[in-house]
Amino acid sequence: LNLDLRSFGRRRSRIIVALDFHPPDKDPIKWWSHLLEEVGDLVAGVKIGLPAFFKVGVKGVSKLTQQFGGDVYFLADFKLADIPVVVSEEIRQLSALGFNGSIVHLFPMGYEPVVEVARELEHQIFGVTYMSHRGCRLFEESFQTLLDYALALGVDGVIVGASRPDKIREARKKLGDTALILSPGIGAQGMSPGAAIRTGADFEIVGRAITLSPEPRQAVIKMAEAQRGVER
Ligand code: O7M
Repeated sequence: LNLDLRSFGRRRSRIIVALDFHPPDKDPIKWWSHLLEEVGDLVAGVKIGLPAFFKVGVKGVSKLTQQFGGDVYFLADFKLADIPVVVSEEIRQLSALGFNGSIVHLFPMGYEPVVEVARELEHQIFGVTYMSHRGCRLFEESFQTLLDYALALGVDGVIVGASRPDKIREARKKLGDTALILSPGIGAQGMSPGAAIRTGADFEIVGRAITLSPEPRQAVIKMAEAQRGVER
């Protein structure tokens, strides 16, 4: 069993679905479970963070990883940013919960021991280098530094918001094929499916456009088609 995100993407679309929201009239765990049954064979991965954790707890999350682990890639998005020894422990716990990879912030730096722990666990690490919201000025100022650090650290991938195609291009140029680029901001935040792939991203992270859709499978099929249309 290959637990590498790249290999999951090769088999399916380049969509990672973010489970933050659920329709207000649905039970979150039932809805997300149903959602993964509907689209699990079409997406590369699923991203879970604090919104889902607060709604369904550790038990709910482990129910999902147990039911769908191995079929979809489970990406933990807690944007970890603590001292390295604590982040390493968080990675151990997330790995034990069934996650295949974790997102960390890179600005604390000094994360070489974190990457080492992750490697031992065969757990992938993705670093945030540019966000998708307006006004993320420190990311604008520090983008090159964060990219250089991501490269030096040897992360498996970086996050670059889809709202800045120029930043995705820059990241691809600097990283070459050494790291994946995951890009959120497609759908609810205004960018079109395929837009980030076109400029060099490997995966598009999509939340509400799928999780709040009355027909999630149709929504994913349409997005996957748009992605294939611009495949590099
Ligand atoms: O498609 P949406 O807007 O409903 O959801 C987007 C998801 O991507 C949501 O889970 C955010 O936490 C995440 N995200 C961003 O929207 N912008 C960023 O800059 C970074 C992320 C992210 O995934 O960081 C790891």
